[in-house]
Amino acid sequence: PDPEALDNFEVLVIGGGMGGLNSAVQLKRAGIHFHVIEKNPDVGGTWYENRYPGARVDTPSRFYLNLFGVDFPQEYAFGTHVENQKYYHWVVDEFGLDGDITYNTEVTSMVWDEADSMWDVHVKGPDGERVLRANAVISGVGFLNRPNMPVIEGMDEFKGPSWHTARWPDNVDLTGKKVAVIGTGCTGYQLIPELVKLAGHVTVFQRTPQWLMGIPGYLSKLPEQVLWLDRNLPYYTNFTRFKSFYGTGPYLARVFDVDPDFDDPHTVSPLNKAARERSIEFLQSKLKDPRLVEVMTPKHPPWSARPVAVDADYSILDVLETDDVTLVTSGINRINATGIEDGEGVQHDVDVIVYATGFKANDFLYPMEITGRGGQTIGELWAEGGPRAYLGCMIPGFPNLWVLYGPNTNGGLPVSQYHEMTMFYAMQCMEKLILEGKHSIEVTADAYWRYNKELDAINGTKLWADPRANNYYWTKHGRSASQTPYTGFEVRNFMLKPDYDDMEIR
Ligand code: NA7
Repeated sequence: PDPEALDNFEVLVIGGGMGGLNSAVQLKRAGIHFHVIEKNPDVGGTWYENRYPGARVDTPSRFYLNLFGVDFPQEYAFGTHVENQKYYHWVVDEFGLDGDITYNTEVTSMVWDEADSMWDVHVKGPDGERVLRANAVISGVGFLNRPNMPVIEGMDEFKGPSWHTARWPDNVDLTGKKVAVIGTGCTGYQLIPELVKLAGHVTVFQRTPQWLMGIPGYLSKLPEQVLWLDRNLPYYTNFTRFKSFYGTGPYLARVFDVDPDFDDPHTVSPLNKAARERSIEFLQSKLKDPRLVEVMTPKHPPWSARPVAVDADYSILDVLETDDVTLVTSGINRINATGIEDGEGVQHDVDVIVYATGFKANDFLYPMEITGRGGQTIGELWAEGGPRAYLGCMIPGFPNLWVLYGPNTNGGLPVSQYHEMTMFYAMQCMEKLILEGKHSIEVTADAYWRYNKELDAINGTKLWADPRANNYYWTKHGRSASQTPYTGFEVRNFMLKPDYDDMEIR
């Protein structure tokens, strides 16, 4: 390449979480100048923020960690938030990234400078606001990052402390305390059995039960033999990463499909029915009271919302029938000074309220304001139908911008691999600009709509379009903004090489 073209090319990466760090490693290896802007005082993103008791990944760490992470001495099959943070610190040290990251600084808005083909990136840090300039921007702000706080009558009247699970306070002592947990998605179910060990009593407010998958060894360390193989057998770690994905990949490719010829009141395919039966057997094996089994049995088909991975031997089901836990399923009338009044008017006095109420999953790139060509904002482009992107990463009118794990990427590939593929893709586009002396690359509106129309049509045939499901997989626009209808194999194929016929390069 023209050394000057390469030397003058600057990339700004938003976020030092798992996506942003992966980008940093790849850019560094390619010799492209970059800088990472991170809003927190540390790397890790979601794993810096989610440190509630019991927080850990719910896909196997083997394929959650990166391809370049094989030398990290991984201990758990499903990494705890502590182990995940250790991994991100290891990445920073291993690849010498510390000097490339500005902490405690948040990107508030971005404006495309038409004349210079540059992004003006407005940031807010300890020294106030300033504007950074970059030729290209990689957004690694994450998909489940901005906490969703519910609006419940009286919640401000509560006299005790309360917090969202992603804002768990340091050094909090819950000994003997009565704690309410509102929300029973992956987070709530993961938290409750650990919270029981710390608090005096836990009252769970469950609006919708979720399907539980009992995984043997979910909470355990990897066996010593596996750790030995990791250390001593070349390529073993990456082989198990490959094997675990290609083992589950074909199952996942089919489990989201609705079989139009299948007639069953609860499920959408034979595979789906088998998943339901397995989960009900798990409930029955754990709970003595058949009424409780009924209460814990979801009405929606399995996989039409995120199923919850739990340990086969110790989970919410092992504490639900103890005196330590009260399950409330009648809803919430209001919150008051001393606790929560349930849907039947019964008062539950508590010392602490924990909101396990999830994230603003469909507000992609929120709360940044991004203004592209001709002064159009992403909010305006997405006003109709909600967030969309081309291949989950490019948006027409927003040149030289790639979104990691953007709209319609959830479901097909493990998130780490999606990050790797998107970055691999984005770097080919950047390489083209640098080698050909061009300034901007963007997807055409035609290609964006062609891709999205096909995507919406296929998504409409998937399990998440099922009317019985009500969760972040489906939006008020009558489509999914988060889920990909494509399998991991398909995603890999169409992201291996950009199709420049779908792009406008200037
Ligand atoms: P989720 O899966 O979005 O779950 C949020 C939970 O909070 C869910 O049970 C909701 O009930 C409940 N919720 C939300 N608002 C309210 C109000 N107003 N009242 C009562 N209950 C409420 O978030 P998680 O953090 O558990 O999981 C996020 C991801 O982390 C997950 O997908 C995995 O990938 C890992 P609802 O179901 O809406 O009735």
